[in-house]
Amino acid sequence: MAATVQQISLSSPFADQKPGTSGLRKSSKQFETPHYLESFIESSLRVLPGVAGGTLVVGGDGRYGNRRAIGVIARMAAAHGVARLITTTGGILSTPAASHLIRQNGAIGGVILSASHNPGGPEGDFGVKINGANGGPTPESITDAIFAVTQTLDGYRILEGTPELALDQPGSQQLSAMTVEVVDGVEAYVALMQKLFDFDAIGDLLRGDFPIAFDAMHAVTGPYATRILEGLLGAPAGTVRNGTPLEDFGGGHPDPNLTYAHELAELLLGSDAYRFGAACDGDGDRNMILGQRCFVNPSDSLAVLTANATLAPGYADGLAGVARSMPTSAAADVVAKDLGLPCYETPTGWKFFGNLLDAGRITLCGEESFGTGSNHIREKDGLWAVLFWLNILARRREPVAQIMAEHWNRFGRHYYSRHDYEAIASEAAHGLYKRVQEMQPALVGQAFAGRTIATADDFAYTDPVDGSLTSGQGLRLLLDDGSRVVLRLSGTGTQGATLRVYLESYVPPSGNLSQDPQAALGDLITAIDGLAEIKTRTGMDRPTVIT
Ligand code: VG1
Ligand code: CO
Repeated sequence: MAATVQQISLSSPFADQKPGTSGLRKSSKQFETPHYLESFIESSLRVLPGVAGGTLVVGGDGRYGNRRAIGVIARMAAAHGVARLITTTGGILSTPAASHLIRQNGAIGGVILSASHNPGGPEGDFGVKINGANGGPTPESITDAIFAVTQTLDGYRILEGTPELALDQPGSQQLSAMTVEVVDGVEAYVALMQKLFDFDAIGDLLRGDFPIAFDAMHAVTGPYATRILEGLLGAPAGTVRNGTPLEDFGGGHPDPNLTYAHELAELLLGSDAYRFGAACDGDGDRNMILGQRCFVNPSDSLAVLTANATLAPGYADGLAGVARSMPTSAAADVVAKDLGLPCYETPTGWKFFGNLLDAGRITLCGEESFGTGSNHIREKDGLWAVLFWLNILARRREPVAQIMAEHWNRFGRHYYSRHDYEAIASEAAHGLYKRVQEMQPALVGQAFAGRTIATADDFAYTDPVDGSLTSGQGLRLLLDDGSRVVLRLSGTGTQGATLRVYLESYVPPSGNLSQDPQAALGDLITAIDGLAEIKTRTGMDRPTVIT
């Protein structure tokens, strides 16, 4: 049959389903229902500027559903007049590498197939993230417009009668009038990293007595890490663990934290076999950094990268500024102040960094949720953070634990922890949240954990570049000694609701810098449980994940 554009009629499957902070993330089963993926892609193609005649990048983290989705998106892109579609061998493309491909090729944007750190497979989750021409997550104006189209959608356009795309090797093929270019998804990204970091110095370090372990968690960073660490930098074979992307991530939860990457954590924290360890998440944008018997919390990691940035060639000229998401600790703020750099506090989610990066106001940014990045792309970047740390270690030649100790001795320490209560009943979560929200005005001036509540608010952000206002971003209790507790409901979970409790307390260089964070934050933990009735209302004795 000749390739023809079909107009499929339907009634929108999206009644009331507002996309979350990172696009559309649902169960694989949901994505397999007829017209579901197609409806979201149709809505996105109608809203994204420049589709007709433009270039689009498509790829994903290799989870179950990846190849099928690439085929559907390609046929829909052709039906919407896209001139050139860039995808990768096997359809494997990390989120940061996708951001780079979009920017490098002057694309109108990209479609990234991933549910990030959520489990994959037929019983797991799938997701679609729409990125714009700057390579970053589309701003709220676009996600809101896509959502609006989904509400009234009555059909979609797709090319039918075409052979399956050949994704196994690089090459070019035609899909009706559209050119499909299959490129090596790793190459361009590797070249970018070589521009930013001193590969000679890192190679010297790794070829010496400096064993490291990298856990790709059977997700997308395997091929990138193997080529960079074992290939270019000379680390021994086996340095990259779980390096083959699997459709179900080997049954694991590709979230690089102490709970889900516990094997790696035990190797680093419970033995002296390795000097450095790191892991990345499903789509490669998150990172966890470990040293020998040392866990680096992501807020501290951003602060250390800021303080040591000029050791890496790509940042040798200094930084324009830094930004962190609101729940991230203020460790980077202290460094920024010391360096005389502007420092911004944004709502959770990478899209808010995009404007600041585009405007040249910041160079580095990060989130407490294991996300760190810079102006080299418009997404957070897991392997970039790993290479940045290795570059610093190669130059300083000190153990990670010593770098942390010296950092705290100079800037003071922000004890920090996040407690997640996952998959709780939606009603219980919203009830708890609303109650605290309503209590907030009366909380100011009240005693809390031996301090006084100075401010109690729901975080709102006015974008300094475009003036847009984003409110309802998390309930803050700011205490008179600079400590704080924040409550937020997750926007990325797919089962019930997830309550996140963020705890932070600052100790100056003269104070006790070597406590266990859970102990240092113990009084805040008890006090917020009492105030918000977390245990009784969630019916959970303890958080599912403690970071
Ligand atoms: C979580 C994190 C947030 C991050 C988001 C996307 O969101 O807390 O910091 O930006 O995931 O990360 P939430 O709403 O569940 O707290 V990823 O790795 O999916 O791109
Ligand atoms: Co991710």
